[in-house]
Amino acid sequence: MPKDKQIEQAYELARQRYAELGVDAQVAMRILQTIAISIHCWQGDDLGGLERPGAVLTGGGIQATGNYPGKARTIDELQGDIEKAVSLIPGKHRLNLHASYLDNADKFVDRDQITVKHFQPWIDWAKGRLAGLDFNPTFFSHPKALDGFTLSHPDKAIRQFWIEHGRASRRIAAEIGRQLGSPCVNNVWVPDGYKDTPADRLAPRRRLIESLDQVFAEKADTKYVLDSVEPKLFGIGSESYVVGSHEFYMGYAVSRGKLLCLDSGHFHPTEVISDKISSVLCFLDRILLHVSRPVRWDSDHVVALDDELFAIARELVRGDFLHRVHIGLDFFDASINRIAAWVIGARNMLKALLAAMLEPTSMIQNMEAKGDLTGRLALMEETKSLPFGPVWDYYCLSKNAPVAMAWLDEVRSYEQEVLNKR
Ligand code: RNT
Ligand code: ZN
Repeated sequence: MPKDKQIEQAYELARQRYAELGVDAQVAMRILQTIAISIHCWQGDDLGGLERPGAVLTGGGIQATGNYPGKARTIDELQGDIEKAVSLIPGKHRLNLHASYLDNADKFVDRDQITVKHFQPWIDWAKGRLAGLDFNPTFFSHPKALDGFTLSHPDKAIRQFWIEHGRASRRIAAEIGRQLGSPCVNNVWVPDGYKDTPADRLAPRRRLIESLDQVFAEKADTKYVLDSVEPKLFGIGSESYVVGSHEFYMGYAVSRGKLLCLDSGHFHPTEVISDKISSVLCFLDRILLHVSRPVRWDSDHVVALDDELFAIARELVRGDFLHRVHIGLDFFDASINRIAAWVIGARNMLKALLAAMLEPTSMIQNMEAKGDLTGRLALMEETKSLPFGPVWDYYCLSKNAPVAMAWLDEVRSYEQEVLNKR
C-alpha cells in the first residue's frame, strides 16, 4: 500500500476512536495550525551571535556544550539553516532573535548603538516566510557584563549603558512588530547575580527596578511590541543569588503590566512550570514560555516529548490559554546536528499540543466537577494510550511536512551538502 494511503487509513481509525470520546480530530488540527512557535535563533550557532566573527560566549552563565561541525557563521548561513529547519516543521512559525544577531556589515556596533537598520535584513527575510519575529536584548557576552552585573550594576555608567541597550532593543522590537504586522515579544533576561552569598540582597534589586522602569519608560504600542521579563533561580557564576528571581519579576510584571517569561529550566528541579501557568495567568494578561529541558539543572537540553511537556501543553489547552501564551523554545545543544535539534524540539512541542487538543477535556473536567475522581483518573489514564501518533502523521502529511523520521534524511543530506563544507 502506498505510504500516504496507509497514513490516511491509520488516521481514519484514530479519528473514529477520538470521536467516540466526543473529540473532533479535525478541529484539533485546525487549531494546531494557528499556533506559531517562536523558534530561537541561538540554537543555530551555540549563542555566538554575529557581533564579532568567531566570538565565544563569555559570561552570563549560559553555555552551549559540544563541538558538532557545521555551525552557522554568518547571517546567510544562519538564515539558510533556519529555512531548512522550518521546512521540516509543520505549520507557520516565528523566529526569536537576540540583539547580538545584528547585521553590522562587518563594522562593530556596540549594544547601545543598535537600530532597526541592523535588523532590516532579518525583517525582509522573515516577510512572507515566517509568522513573525520576536526579540531579546543581549545582556551577556560583552566586556561590560563580565563581572556578572548589567542593569543592576553598582556603577551608574555601566547601568546606563545597559539601559540604553534595553531601550534600543525595545525600539527595534516595536519596529519589527510594525513592519511585520504582528506584535514582537521583547524579552528581557539579565544574568545579574553573585557566585557567593551576598551581604545585601536588596540594593541590586532596587537598582534593577529602577533600570527596568527606564528601559520601559518610552510609550510603546502593544500592537507592535510586548514587553516581557524572565526570572531565574540560579546560573553558572550566580549560584548563590540572582537579582531577577521569580518573586522579583512576578511582582514587577504584575505591578507594571508586563509579560512574565516562564522558562522550564529556571526553577528548583522538582518545580514545574506547568503548575505555574494557571497561577500567573490569574494576575497577568499574557505570558511567554521558554520551553526547555533541564537535566538536573538549567542545562538547556533539546525539548523532549516528556511528561512535563505534555503537562505544559495540557495546561494551555485545558485553561483555554492559547491566545494568552506566547510559546518560545530555549535550548542550545552543540553536540548534535543543530538543525536536527531545532526540528526535534519544535516538532515535540507541536506533538504535545496536538495530544492535549485531542484529550477529552470536557469529559474529564465534568467528572471532576461532579466529584467523580475515580472516573477522572480512569479516563486520564486511558487517554494516554489513545492513538495521537496517526493524527500527528496525518497532520504532517496535510501540511506538506515530512512524516515520521523522513525529516532526518533531509537533515542528513543538508549536512553533507552544506554543513560539512563550512
Ligand atoms: C538564560 C535564559 C535566557 C537565554 C536566552 C539566550 O538562562 O533562559 O532566556 O537562554 O536569552
Ligand atoms: Zn530562557
